[in-house]
Amino acid sequence: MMRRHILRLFRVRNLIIITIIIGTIYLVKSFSDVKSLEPFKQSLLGTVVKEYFIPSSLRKIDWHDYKKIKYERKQKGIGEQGIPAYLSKNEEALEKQLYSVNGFNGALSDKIPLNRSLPDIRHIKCQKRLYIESLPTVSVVVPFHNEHWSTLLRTAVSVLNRSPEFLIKEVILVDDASTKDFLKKKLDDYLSANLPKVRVIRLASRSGLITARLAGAKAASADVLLFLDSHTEANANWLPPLLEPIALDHRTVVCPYIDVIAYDTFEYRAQDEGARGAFDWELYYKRLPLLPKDLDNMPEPFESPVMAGGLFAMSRSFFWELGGYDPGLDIWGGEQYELSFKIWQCGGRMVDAPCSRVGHIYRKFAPFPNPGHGDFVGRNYRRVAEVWMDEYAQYLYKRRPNYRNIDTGDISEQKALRERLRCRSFRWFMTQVAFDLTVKYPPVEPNAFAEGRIKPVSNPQLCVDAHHGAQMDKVLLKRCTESTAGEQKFMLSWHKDIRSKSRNMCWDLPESAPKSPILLYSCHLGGGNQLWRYYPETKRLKHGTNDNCLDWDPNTRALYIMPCGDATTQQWSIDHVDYE
Ligand code: UD2
Ligand code: MN
Repeated sequence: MMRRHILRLFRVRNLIIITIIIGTIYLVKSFSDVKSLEPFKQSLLGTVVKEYFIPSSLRKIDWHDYKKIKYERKQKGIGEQGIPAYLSKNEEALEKQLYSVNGFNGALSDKIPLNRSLPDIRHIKCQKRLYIESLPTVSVVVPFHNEHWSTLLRTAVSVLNRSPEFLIKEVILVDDASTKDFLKKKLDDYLSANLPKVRVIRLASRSGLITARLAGAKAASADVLLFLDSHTEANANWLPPLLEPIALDHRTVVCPYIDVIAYDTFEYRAQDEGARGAFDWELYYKRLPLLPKDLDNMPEPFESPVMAGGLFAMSRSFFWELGGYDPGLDIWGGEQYELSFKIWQCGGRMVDAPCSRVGHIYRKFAPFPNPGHGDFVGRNYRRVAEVWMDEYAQYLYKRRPNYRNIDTGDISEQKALRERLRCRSFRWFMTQVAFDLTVKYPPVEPNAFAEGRIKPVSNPQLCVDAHHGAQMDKVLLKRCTESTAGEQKFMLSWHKDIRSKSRNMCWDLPESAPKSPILLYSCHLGGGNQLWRYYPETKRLKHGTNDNCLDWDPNTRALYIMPCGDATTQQWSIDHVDYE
């Protein structure tokens, strides 16, 4: 009787204890997650709760360096605060010369301080965000080939200035056999005198950015590898948002928002409000809209199918678990797809962190001399397609038939790695991760609405002609001929743009005023100023969403838009029309 009593008590007590334990775990967890508790957490009682109940690895703190931020706000001068800057007239010669070797305004960069201030253009909620206290250490790896002096150094200086010192273990600049004298001779001395955490390792011969990043990753010793291009600038509190997701799961790879540093004025501005990375079937990098849930959760990190390539943080151990990059990728291009596919297909995930922002100079043109390795981009793409894209590779080859003949070299190790890691299929990637990619970029393009020559009904001797024109050249009306037939053949594609049949050039209208000419511009698939519609009943070609139609002047033969009306000059015939 007595024993039974004690047993029961024991059971009740057990139950109470278990309830208390579970309750405490639950409370601690919600305490560390719930944002509305922030004021309480900052209070004295909150601090006590935090100190004793939340495991230190999950405790969140404010990582901003307010002293530096305040100092930075006061910086004044050329290029400061990311405001557009200009050189004076007498510096034109130098400006031209440094433009041609860099593809950006190197002379202007030299006038802007290495530690220039940047505008804080983060999402407003980023300023208040806390990140866990125990973040991993970082090796920053920056490949460069003939980078300009001040842009290379500004990359390193911005990293050191805007990061908590103890998190940056080292900055490794990997010189891909630069030929500029100052990079060969002056750089090491400058670094050891001024930036001791930064060192250079050098490749014996020009090998490209993939080999350079691999060399940097091999030399690195911190927990996290953080890759940057050699003409970037890290912005306020950029590091904690990149590191926290990795600290919580070492298979998560994190990309910052990439801002634009204008190649001519060095103005610092946002590229857009954020997007998910993707590609089209020629493997051009493209961007997909954020999902409604991404917008609702802003500025939480959101999943992105493909990285832009140059700027990302990744656990060093996960990088090597995936075998690093395919070392057979040469010089430039395709490595962003290889690593992204590999991350997703082999058990990882990738996110963009809106609160981490890094500026990048998108050059006006690539100034690198061709290393004489043939079509290395095509070869890289084919390697990636053969190893990772399964049956989807055919969509690339359909658009680039010559890729079928490119020799990929030995890819057996890459294939063996995929087997060994039991990576998922590309179909899985396309349906689970990049599930909306094919809506915008269908692997098999629907037929064009109309195609062939476009002629004024009142003068069918004339044809609209793209005359091998370059970007921003006017589209002309010329006598129809067989010899230039390629340039006189257009299609009203299913994207609802009018494009040259032989190349990726579209009819574009920067202006919508009457008599604005039609210009040639790379097709952007975004509708807007490249949106056209043909009405077979009235034979009018209507532009955009305004009520403007293609028109011409029979005297000068100029082509332009005018408000739609009954004029015969607004009637056009197209060889083959397929509107139902
Ligand atoms: C983008 C990526 C870039 C890379 C590339 C595709 C961003 C912002 N940039 O082009 O990182 O993924 O797509 O491969 O996402 N470099 C060398 N050796 C070479 C050529 C380049 O070391 O032979 C360096 C170069 O100095 C730079 C980096 O590699 O630091 C990327 O080259 P880029 O800036 O010309 O590439 P980008 O930004 O046009
Ligand atoms: Mn770059």
